[in-house]
Amino acid sequence: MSATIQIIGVPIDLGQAHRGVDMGPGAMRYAGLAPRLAALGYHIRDTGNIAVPIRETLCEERQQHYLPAIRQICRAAYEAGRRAVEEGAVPLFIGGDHTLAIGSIGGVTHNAPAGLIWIDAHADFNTPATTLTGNIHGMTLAALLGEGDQELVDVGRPGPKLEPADVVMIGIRDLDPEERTRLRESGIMVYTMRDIDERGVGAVTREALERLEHRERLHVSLDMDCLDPQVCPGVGTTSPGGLSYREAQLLMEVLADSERVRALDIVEINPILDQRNQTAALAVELAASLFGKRIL
Ligand code: EXY
Ligand code: MN
Ligand code: MN
Ligand code: MN
Repeated sequence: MSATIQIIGVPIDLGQAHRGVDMGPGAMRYAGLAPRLAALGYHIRDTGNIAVPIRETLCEERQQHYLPAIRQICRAAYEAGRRAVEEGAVPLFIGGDHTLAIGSIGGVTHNAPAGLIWIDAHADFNTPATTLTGNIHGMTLAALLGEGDQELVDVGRPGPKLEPADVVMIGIRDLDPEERTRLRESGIMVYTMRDIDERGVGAVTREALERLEHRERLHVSLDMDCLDPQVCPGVGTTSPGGLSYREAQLLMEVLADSERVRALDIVEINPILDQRNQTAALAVELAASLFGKRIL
């Protein structure tokens, strides 16, 4: 019996300001996500998209940065992730902006803890007290650790979903001043782009896996803005000096070797800002590498 990967689309664009992230799930499907993973021997179950209200219909939530709707959508993502895991499938959440991870990671850890590999140019570690933009996608990881808006902290089940020791970050290079202070004091292991420049992504990723040795199951949260904008232009919050095409592939290949990955988010693809869907196509190749594609 082959393993099942369940594709869960979450076309949420409410956590940030750029229009177009809601089309990410379609872009990845058009780029051949399901057939690419099926070719590796997986059974693919695409359960479609979680319902997300259109931004223009939520004028009364604008002042709150769409917090009520985000909470609702994350709750649905939580339930979808929880069910997928209970049915023995590997949930693959395709976004949408990074707020969806409040639900996805919560759901995946509903019955048992997991380690989190957070791959991003950003830490998404702001709270309402430290944010400069108010955008909730910049607060996702803080909420998962129990900080910030209680309504986000309590999505799915009350309280934090992760301990700082359960989280490793890779690719970080763009922090807000107070967010940076929070992160330094958090106890989270952070591998910045400088670490990758100096030590290489293979060594960094192997060490990250060792840091999470106390957790057999891993959730990988892949924000496509971790890549350099030259190879990955189709994201809302670009940051120069990111991972090259091969560095990102090697990161996925080393994670795949661990055979511990049980859930994946791919977020922040913005087809409006992309060139010929290349960012979605790259996301599909990275997913294939993470799920065991081999060069030879
Ligand atoms: N730190 C900035 C903010 O809080 O608005 C930018 C956050 C970008 C978040 C992106 C998706 O990872
Ligand atoms: Mn992010
Ligand atoms: Mn990011
Ligand atoms: Mn505001």
